[in-house]
Amino acid sequence: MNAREPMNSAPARSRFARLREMIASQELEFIMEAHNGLSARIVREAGFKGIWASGLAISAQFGVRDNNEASWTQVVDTLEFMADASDLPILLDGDTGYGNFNNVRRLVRKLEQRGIAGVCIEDKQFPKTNSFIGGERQPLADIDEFCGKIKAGKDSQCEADFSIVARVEALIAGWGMDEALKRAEAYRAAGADAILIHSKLSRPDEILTFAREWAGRAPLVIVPTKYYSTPTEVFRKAGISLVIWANHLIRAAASSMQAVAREIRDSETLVNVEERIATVDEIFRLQDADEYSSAERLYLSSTRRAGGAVVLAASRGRGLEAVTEDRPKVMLPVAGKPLLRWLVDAFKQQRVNEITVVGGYRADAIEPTGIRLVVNEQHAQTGELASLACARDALAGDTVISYGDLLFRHYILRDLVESDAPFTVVVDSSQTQPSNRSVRDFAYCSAADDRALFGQKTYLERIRSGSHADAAAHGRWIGLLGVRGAGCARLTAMLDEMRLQPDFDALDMPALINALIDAGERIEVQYVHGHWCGVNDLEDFRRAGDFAHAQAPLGAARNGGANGGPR
Ligand code: SPV
Ligand code: MG
Repeated sequence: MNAREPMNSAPARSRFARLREMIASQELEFIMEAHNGLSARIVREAGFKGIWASGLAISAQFGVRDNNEASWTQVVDTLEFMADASDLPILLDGDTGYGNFNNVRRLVRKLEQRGIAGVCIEDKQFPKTNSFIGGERQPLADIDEFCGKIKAGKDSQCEADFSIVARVEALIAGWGMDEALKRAEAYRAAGADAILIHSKLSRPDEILTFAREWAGRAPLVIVPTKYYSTPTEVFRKAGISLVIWANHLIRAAASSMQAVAREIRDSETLVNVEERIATVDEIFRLQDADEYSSAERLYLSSTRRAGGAVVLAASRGRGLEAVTEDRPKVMLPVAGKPLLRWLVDAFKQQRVNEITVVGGYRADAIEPTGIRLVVNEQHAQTGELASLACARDALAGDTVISYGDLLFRHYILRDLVESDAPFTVVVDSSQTQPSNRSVRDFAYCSAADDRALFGQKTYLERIRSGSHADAAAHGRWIGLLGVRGAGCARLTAMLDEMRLQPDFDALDMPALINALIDAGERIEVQYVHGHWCGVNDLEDFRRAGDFAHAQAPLGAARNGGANGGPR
């Protein structure tokens, strides 16, 4: 999780300072229990200003008792996840300090190193038991010994604002108000930054009496778990500084896990719970999965030549009406699998795994395995750019934009994916004249495909989307456009600009490429000589079968004829 990110932009003063301010402020402040990274994040998103790392809740999520059964280093490791998941200040429920003064010194140093803003230690003996389990029978610490722990902790902190809260158990243990006040005063004098006065009565009476007698000598912290029905205004009027809502997330988690587990066990189906629990996407969001994806684009792109693909697959296919009544062109079977599957498999082979397919005509018939399907609902009235705009969110990193009706030899895509240019088009120099009227997209380049000059850069000057070409055409754009690095933002900016044009709905991919050229972009040409096949009519469809068979492993091939036919 990238939860060091604060929710609001200006990062704040240190967590140490923020906890100290909450404790010292004249306002009544609140902190909420969390017990792991996920709950810490949830506390932050709920808007709390701080977290109570509850000993009860942390031990419970480990499935052990609140008796120091989890080691203190296991607690500190848990705190590290919590601090990573939320930038809020965390006050640790440090029980008795896990030993004597020396353990407290080491604890304070380790907490500071992990950015934990403060610790609360209680005047009981190690190993402790939760105060609500026979609290009155629990022995209290010797006052002087406990004051020594407080002093040792304060002397060993490096952060000026690290806070030590001293928790007085005298009321719980039945030692009475005077003892509670005496201890609180001793702990204050020993250097405690605040006093936590604990009570297990269902009414706030002894807390309020304590607060009155204490008269503001140091900030007071309370845990109203048992006297929960007390209006919060009462605490405010009593001059309490900080309220700890101590265990409500672990209890909420337990009751919903119990209900869901029972329901699934009894009904032997997920159908009754699916809509009542967090979606898997919500869990991904809480884990900050999106941040990982963008970091991957930033840091992995140079070593992992991959990225995403957008496949334009909205059309039925003119000239193919006889075979596309119940499916779009891309779902036509070619040598045993749909055209689109050939394309998807080719992308996957080059580790281009995020494949967005823009469907339109009979999009319901598109097999969705391994792709993300988006639908251009206006496909009947719009063109390729309108379809591309439906996948705009997929144009965020290195992307190959492809027509959906293509078959090609693997090296063509491999070379395209490995191109470093912001924009690269694949042009077939073996086709400079239309062989029939469905052939289109003739390309005019800065140089012809001079194989002797192999490796020299050639740039695209124009694509004509119609089916006519003149003697100057250098080849045909096969329908593959590679966009890399900064090219992505420039392409989406151009697409956004073109969307404002009144004729946008009629525009095709060549219009976008030409607009980029007009705007001064250099579009590199990757020449090929055959080795691909597009499907624009029944004749192409037949040829595509031959082409695909020729790609099958030797021995499995049916026909020869690996050279591409016309689109
Ligand atoms: C905790 O949350 O672990 C506490 C508060 O210590 S209480 O359980 O109320 O003692
Ligand atoms: Mg506790």
